Amino acid sequence: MLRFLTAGESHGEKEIAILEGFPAGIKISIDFINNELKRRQEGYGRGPRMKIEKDKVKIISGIKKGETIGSPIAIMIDNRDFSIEKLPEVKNVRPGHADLPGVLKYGFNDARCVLERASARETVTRVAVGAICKLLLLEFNINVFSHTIGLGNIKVQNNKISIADIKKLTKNSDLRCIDKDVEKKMHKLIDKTKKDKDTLGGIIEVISEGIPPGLGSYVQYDKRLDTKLSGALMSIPSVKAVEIGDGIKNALKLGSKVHDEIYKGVKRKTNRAGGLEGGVTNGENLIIRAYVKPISTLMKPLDTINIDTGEETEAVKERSDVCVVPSAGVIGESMCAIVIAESFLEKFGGDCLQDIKESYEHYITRIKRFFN
Ligand code: EPS
Repeated sequence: MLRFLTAGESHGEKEIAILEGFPAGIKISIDFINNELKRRQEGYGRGPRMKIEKDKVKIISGIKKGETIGSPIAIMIDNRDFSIEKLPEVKNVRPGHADLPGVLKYGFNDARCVLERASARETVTRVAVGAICKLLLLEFNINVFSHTIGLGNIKVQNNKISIADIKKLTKNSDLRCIDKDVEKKMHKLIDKTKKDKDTLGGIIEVISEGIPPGLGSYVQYDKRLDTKLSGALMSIPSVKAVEIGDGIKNALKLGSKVHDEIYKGVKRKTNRAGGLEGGVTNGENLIIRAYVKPISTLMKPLDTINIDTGEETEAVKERSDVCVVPSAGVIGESMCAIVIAESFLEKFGGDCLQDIKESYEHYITRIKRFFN
């Protein structure tokens, strides 16, 4: 079973992860991982912290001569802003953040004990783990990429989107939006929102290409790939809703306008299901959208209480971002890559790449007759 755990506080010494169950024989490119970390840091609208951090991964176990050896892979990323002991206590808890529920849950009199771990800084390690999983998936020509389809009140028209254009975005665009005119409007909106001391959310879409049919399962609720993917995306801080394929639109349509008819050679003319039927991949691209709320640290603070006095006051103003939507796209790719890698290993098993390739090829040969 592939699994991982992370540790680290936002202004602690390091961010840590251990990835277990990863097979032997996969070449690990540190440059590839670092480039993924850079992509997560780059979006327009990020705050001053991103100018301080220069995220670079250090792998301290699980690899020999640049290849995985089947043992747990331990990774570390330094926090340049290692200041946890010096930072002020937080008494005026921010609505929308974990501050208040965390204080109540653990009995703290300082919400910093909560926010240091609740911070989205932790996602840096998920992107490193996701990059390692992407390297496994690339061995099977599975590509996971993403783009921004909405920001604030601005939406990208769906009919203008081509897979080839989205793939090019991995080479960068600071809002990860394929429509350059729309992206300009998004820039302006972020600038205005920053001036107004407010924050912005949006929608990202993650597309996974080259997925074989048969990943996931319909036999138990928790084995459905929909369950795993939506949970993985919902676990990203600020993500408040997840949609698979055209799930939201489909709910209000007739069945005859929703399902993707099947033609000879297992061809589909539509992919409204987003590549999943019955919790199992059907061979089409996996399409998943995540809806990101505007982040909860506002420079124009909202009403709250002081946790010492219980009196009404204004929430603390912490240094923060205006918009994290493009970063959420990269984190979304990572979470999808991790879930797909886990399901892939469940289906094709094996302790080393050679065994997995043999099992994969055997399966592809078995199902080939349907696909002519
Ligand atoms: C975050 C607040 C900001 C963000 C941080 C997430 O950090 P700081 O409080 O140090 O200014 O920059 O994101 C990251 C550090 C990161 O690497 O993404 C929060 O409260 O969640």
